[in-house]
Amino acid sequence: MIEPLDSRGAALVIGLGANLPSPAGEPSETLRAVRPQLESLLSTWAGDACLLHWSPLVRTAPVGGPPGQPDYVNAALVVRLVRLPSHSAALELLQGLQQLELAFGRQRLEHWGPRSLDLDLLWWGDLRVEELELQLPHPRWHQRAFVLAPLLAIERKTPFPLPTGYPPLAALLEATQSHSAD
Ligand code: PH2
Ligand code: MG
Ligand code: MG
Repeated sequence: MIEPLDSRGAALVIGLGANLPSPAGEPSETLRAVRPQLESLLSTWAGDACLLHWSPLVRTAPVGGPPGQPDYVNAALVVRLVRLPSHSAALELLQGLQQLELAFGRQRLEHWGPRSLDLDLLWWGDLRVEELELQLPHPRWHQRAFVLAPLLAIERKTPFPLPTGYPPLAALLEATQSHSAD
């Protein structure tokens, strides 16, 4: 029997966010415009076939950063792929993501400042990377409702594996809500 790709490849997860206009327009237009470009980057990079699962776009209040910045539009992308997780391949993908950020007007002016496009590699299976430029799994993915809510929307349709050792997404999202009510 041929196993469907969906049930075997590791999951690679990318978080998308924007809260400033880009050359493509307002943040929601930016996230729509980057989608085919990101798909093309991923299909070139992945080599093997890969399956992509997109979340809807979600409007979220800014977390951290300077006061008074505009709301974000966030989304998530789950990629199921046969390519085995590797440090060098992750760095190669990171470079492609950074080039896309630049193409959409990203400027790095202020830590956690507003941005026209942010593409974060959140995890790739259980690959661990501890570098200035890239940490995997992303150290805060599990504490951020703007990451968890889009991921839950995908999971409801198509379950996918989290990195080993994390509680389920619904429990993580609930924990962010009880913290903010403290
Ligand atoms: N990204 C940040 C900091 N704060 N807040 C929201 N709502 N969405 C983001 O994508 C976001 C943020 C740093 O990357
Ligand atoms: Mg980010
Ligand atoms: Mg980033």
